[in-house]
Amino acid sequence: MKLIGMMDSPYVRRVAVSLALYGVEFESQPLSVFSTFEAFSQQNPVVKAPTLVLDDGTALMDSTLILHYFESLADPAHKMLPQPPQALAEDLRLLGLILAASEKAVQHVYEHHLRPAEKQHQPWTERVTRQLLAACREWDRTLEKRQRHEKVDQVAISSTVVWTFIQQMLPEVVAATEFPAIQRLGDRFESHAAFKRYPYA
Ligand SMILES: N[C@@H](CCC(=O)N[C@@H](CS)C(=O)NCC(=O)O)C(=O)O
Repeated sequence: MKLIGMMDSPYVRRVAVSLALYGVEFESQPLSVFSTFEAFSQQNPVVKAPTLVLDDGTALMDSTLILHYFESLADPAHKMLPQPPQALAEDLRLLGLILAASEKAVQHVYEHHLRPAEKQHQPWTERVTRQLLAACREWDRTLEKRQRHEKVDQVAISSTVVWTFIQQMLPEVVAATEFPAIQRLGDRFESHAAFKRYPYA
């Protein structure tokens, strides 16, 4: 099994850390969707990271869909989402906020790093920033009230990798001091072995 994509992507990293915790062996192929576009397209012509190529050659895309596959295969002791409907709905709501923050952060980065300065559109940046901060506020508030912090579950993984990405790329847009609950969780889990095995890079 091959996981294609670089660990500077929160989506690739959430898959890598999750697979390590599920106990699934895979080979990491750190191809860039930008600097190695052609090589990436040989593995997946759509050039989306992460791409996970299963042993039978099936190529899966989208971190949430890839994780859905492995969550459904995992035995109860290794599942990373709760089973009771109410707890599941709570975690999916929180993951929605975290993934929205991630998407808005990526859009912000692309707008500033890929577009020439004269083509950047300020109203778009303002809209994306507002959405990003709204998602972070609700994410932080929800974590503050959340009881289940002891386990490395999908909320812990996604929260940690997305927060590290945001703090690496946009620290001036999303001030860490304003989101203490997210920061605390990130500090705690970045020192965990599975996160250290696949560091942000
Ligand atoms: N919803 C997707 C988002 C994946 C995504 O946007 N990945 C970026 C890298 S961080 C990518 O492939 N960018 C290249 C492109 O969209 O053309 C997921 O969860 O996997």
